Amino acid sequence: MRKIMSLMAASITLACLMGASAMAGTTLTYANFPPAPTFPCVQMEHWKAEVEKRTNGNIAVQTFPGSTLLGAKNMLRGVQTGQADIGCISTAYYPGVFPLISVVNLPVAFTSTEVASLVMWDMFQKYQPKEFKDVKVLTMFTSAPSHVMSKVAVKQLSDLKGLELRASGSILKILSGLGAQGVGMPMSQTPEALQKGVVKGLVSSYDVLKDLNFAEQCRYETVTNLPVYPFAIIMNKARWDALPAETKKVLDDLGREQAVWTGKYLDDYTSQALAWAKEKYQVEVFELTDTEYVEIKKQGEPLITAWKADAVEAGLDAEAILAEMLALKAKYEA
Ligand code: 3IO
Repeated sequence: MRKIMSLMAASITLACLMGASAMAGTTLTYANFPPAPTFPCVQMEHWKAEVEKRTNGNIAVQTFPGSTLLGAKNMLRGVQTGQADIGCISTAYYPGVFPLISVVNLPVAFTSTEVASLVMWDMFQKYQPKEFKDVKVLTMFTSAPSHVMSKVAVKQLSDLKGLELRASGSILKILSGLGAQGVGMPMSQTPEALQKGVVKGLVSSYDVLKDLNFAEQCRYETVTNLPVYPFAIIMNKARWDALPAETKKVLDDLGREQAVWTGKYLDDYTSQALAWAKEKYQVEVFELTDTEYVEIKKQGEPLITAWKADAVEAGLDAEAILAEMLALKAKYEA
């Protein structure tokens, strides 16, 4: 009897262990660089919930916002080496690394995040650029069009003279053309730089007025309609390869949907954030004159030429890629 009991106990233990591991399935770690309230982390939590639901809990996603697992600049490498299974990169932080998808960061006057995100996703699907060959791309999206948020009033373009503004990627070059002092750094370092006075403001989308409480310090906003920042959600290649086919299908099916969800969310959220900033901190919003918008556009033109040269250098058909992006933009804007 004793023997039977202990045998039974042993087999129950074994069944439990097996059952537990079968039920728990796979846990994927997902690293993000900005703090939890920001839109890249909001979309991350949405994706996690969708994946856990659609895989009936077979996949669990453990999220790490706020650079707790990987930071803005070691994200790409960290995912490639498996320090995190999944990571969020802002491609503008990696100059020269993404010669094709950086086309989305050019000054082509996107006015909708949903459109920009769809264009980015379609461009990736169409060209399958080799710059992403070492990772699996799960989804892509962009920030909303960028504006100046500043501690000093920028009422006209000439007020930009010598003004230190945080930005990344193509916006840095436009700023220098406009006489401002662009300072390159990831969003995750910007709160401290603003606090310490290293920069007087930043150029990004209005969501951060609320999510990082920048409205408290940056009481002056200037509508500049500068480029969107492109984002890619990447996964470690070996971890992807090891997933069961049905899980891969769930994740692949989510790619485009997630781009649309994030674009819609941010289009809606940036207006809310600006309204909140006006209400809570009485921030002022300045618009420029038509002549000044023409001047901004003019400062953007050399960037397009420079992007083409870099793309050709990287062996890409720059003209065709740019034309395709503009065609997709027109299609989704129609
Ligand atoms: C951004 C980046 C991190 C968190 C919130 C954000 N809102 C807009 C952006 C885009 C940007 O400025 C960047 O550096 O990627």
